[in-house]
Formats: sequence, structure tokens, C-alpha cells
Amino acid sequence: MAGAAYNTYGKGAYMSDRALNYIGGEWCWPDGAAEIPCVNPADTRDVICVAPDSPAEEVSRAVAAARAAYPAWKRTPPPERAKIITRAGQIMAERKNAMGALVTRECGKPLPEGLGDVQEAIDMAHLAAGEGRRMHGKTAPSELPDKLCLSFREPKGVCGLITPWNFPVAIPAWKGLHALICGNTIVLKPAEDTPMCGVEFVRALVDAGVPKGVVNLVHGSGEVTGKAIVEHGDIDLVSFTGSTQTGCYVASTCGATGKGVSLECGGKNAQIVMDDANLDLALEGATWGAFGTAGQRCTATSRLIVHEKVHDAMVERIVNAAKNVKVGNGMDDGVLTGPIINETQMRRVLEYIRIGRDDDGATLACGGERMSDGALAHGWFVRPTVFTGVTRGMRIFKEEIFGPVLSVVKVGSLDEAVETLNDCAYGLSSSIYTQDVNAAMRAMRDIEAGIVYINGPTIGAEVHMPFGGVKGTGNGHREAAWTGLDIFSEWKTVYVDYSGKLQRAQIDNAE
Ligand code: UN1
Repeated sequence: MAGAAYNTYGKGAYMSDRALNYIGGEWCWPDGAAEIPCVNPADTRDVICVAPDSPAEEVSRAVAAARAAYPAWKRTPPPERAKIITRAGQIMAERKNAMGALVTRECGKPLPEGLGDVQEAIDMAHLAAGEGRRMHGKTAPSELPDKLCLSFREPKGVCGLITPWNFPVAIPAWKGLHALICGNTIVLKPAEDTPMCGVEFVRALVDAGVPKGVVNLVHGSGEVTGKAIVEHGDIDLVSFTGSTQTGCYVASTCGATGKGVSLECGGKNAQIVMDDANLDLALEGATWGAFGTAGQRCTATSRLIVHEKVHDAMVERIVNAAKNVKVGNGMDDGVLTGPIINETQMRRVLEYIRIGRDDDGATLACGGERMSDGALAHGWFVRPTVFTGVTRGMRIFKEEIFGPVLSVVKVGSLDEAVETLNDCAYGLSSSIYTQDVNAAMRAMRDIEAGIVYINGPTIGAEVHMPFGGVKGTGNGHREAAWTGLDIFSEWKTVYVDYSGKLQRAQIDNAE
């Protein structure tokens, strides 16, 4: 076996200054791998660990371990698999405070959100475990006598899971727990910014008793480790959450190498505020949707589409709210907006702000700059930013920014609001604030998005409902809920002929 093996079970990997891989039941570090440092984005002097940039050979070892474990796991009855997932959920609940703090330390989002991230994984464990007793198929009589038709779910095989940093426990859980309950074995590559969250998620499964090789963890960059997963010849399915650009590469490579692929990519989500909306409620929703998680959710509110009759009042409120948002280290009380995940991403957000101001010609109503005074000096903070006078052709209207930047667009009617919302390459989440039930129903029908909130912000999806989007956001799959099972399973149809003779469908019973 390549690499020194570190057995860190129990006390473990979390205490280590190295984020270890987990392959075939052993914690390990690939010999000679480049080291990727992981720092706290709120204070980069806080070095959390180094993770290996796992090369293709390490990915191959993980895939081989997953392949070897697959037949036995596939034959394990789903309610038995569910017991392990239930225990993993219980373990995460016991460790919730520590895991939540780790989420905040690694990815910067405020502690209540860090805890929420872990809670989402716990919820997902309950859901996936329940599915262990709901692996139902359909049965039907045949068109021929003395013949029976059955269908049931089977696992896909070895699944490569490539997950983002912004929900570093929840998204591995969405993908991983549904993959496992269906009987797949997995190779998880967590985001390089949040390797220890990946370690903690896997450690919960290991401590819950998942058999060796069923769950494997490989750290690394997208360019090295992610690429090796996507191109590997013995992976059956890749499930990816991240940018649309990378998603297109993942999809085309999986297509060329004959793998299944599920994608959860970008968003440019909008909240509509109609003239009859409760503006205080709409303001709370927009503030949370745009500046919570520093705008770094696929579901974040990035466009505020406001009816002209309440436009000025709404702008005044949101600008005032943005100016008063507490920005800082997510461990501090009352912080709504934490740091941007890393310097590259912060520079990208600042560049979009420049584009909005200079190229697009929108009006910068507040924010628009890096914050680096005092306690913020060592982090990647961007002041909550609002642009007004944004119109449909502008880049800040169209492109995903993934930062605390909100573009306000003025419209004159519900139809124009929905048309403006739909004028978008993505279609993940959306929201409308109105007290008119007919307007709400029309919006529900006409909005092109996977998720629609009525009188709620664009963020806050629950694990038991389908999660995903249309257009450039995905490729037709829905994670979590009952629909997540469809990503990670295949249907097998079985015909049982007990007539004792050859019966030819469509022929012997032809009219
Ligand atoms: C994401 O941003 O990729 O609905 C996931 C929400 C969360 C999940 C977001 N429950 O905002």
C-alpha cells in the first residue's frame, strides 16, 4: 500500500495537523503528495491543517477499495445499511457543537449556520435511514397469463462524490448517505478549502461501523484529484456540486468515459417584491438571502426585483440594512456576514463590483470594498454591497458572483417581474413576496426554477424535499428527498413466467 498508514480512529484525524485520506478502512497520507494548506478565511494566521493533493494513483487505490467492498455492501439489506446511517446521524448529533465550530473555522460562515450545516447532515441521516425501509418498487400483472412483472432499485456501483466548501458537511451527507442507503460504495473528495469537515463526516460513518472500503475519502484539488475521479475508468457515477463551468467539464468527461453524472451547479437567484408585499418581511428575507453565508450559497439571493410602487422604499430599507449588517469572524455573536472563502474568490467578487460600477454603469448604493480594518485585517471580508439601477443586459444581472452583492432591478408589473426573474441562464431558487394569493399562484406556475418560495427568502431548503434546478443549474436530477434515490440507483425489471411455455409479448396476445 502506498503511503504511511495513520490509524487515527477515535481521537483521531481531527486532532491532526494533517487531513488524512481514508482508504479501505485506513487513515493514510499519499507519499510525496503536494500539501495544500487549509486556513481560516476569517483569520489566515489560523492554519487548520494541510491536506494532500492526492494524485491519480491514490484515487485508484480508493476506487479499488470501493470496488472490492461493493458486492458485500450491495447484498447487505437496506434496513441493515440504515442502522449504520442512523448511528452516524446520532454521532454527528453528539458532536454537533464541535463539528459546527469546525465548519465555521474552515469555511467562515457564522456559527449558527455552521451548526445548521451539521443539522442538515443529521436530518439527512434520518431521511436516508428511513429510505432503507422504503426501497419500494412496483409490481404489475403481465399482459400474458401466468406471468408477473416486478421492478426494484439496484445500486449504481462505485460513486465519486465531489463536493463544495460552502456546505462542507451537509452536501457530502446529501450525496453520501443516499448513495450508501442505495447500496453504492463511495469515493468522496471534499473541497480543498474544507478538508477537515470531510474528515469529520467520514469519521462519523467510520465510528458508526461502516464496513471497510464502503466509504473512502481522498483530499485534493479539482485539477489533480477531482480530475482523476472524473476520468477514472472504474467509477460508475460522478455526483458533482460546484461551478457550472466545472460541471460542464465533469458532464462531458463522464459522457466520454461512459459514467452516469449528476450535477448541481450555479444559480442567480432572485427575490421579487410586489407592491402589496409586507416590506419588513421582504427586507428580512432579502438581507438573510443576500448577505447570509456572505452570499456564498448556490441559493443566495443575488437579484432583488422590486415593483416600482415600492422600489424607493425597498431600496432605502435594504441599503440601510446592508450598512448595518455585522461583518466579522463567524465565531462572534451577531455576525451575519462572514468572510469570503479565500483570496482568489474575494478578488473575483471585488472584480464583479468593479464591473457593476464601471462597465455595467449601475449605481453602487453601498458597500463595494474589502474590509480589512482591525480584527478583519487577516481575513477576506467584503462589505455587503447593493447595486441599484441594474438592468437585464448587465453582467452583474446575469452572472453568478458568489459574494455579498445584491442587484436591484425595478419592474412595473407581476408579468415583468417574472419575465425578468426568468431572464437567466440558471434556475435554482426563487422567491416572491406578495399578499395577493392570485399573484403568488401565477408566480408559482410561471417561474422557471427548481425551487420557489412564497413569502420566504431564496435560501432554506429542507432535506425531505427535492433540491435542484433547471437550465444551467443542473442536468435534471434532484438531490435529497425521495428523488435523491433516483440519482444513486438503477431500476431492474424482472418478468416471472410460470406458464411453462414460451409466451411472446406483443405477438401471442395480438389483436
Ligand atoms: C448550496 O448552496 O449549495 O437551501 C446548498 C439552502 C441550503 C442548502 C444550500 N439548505 O440554502
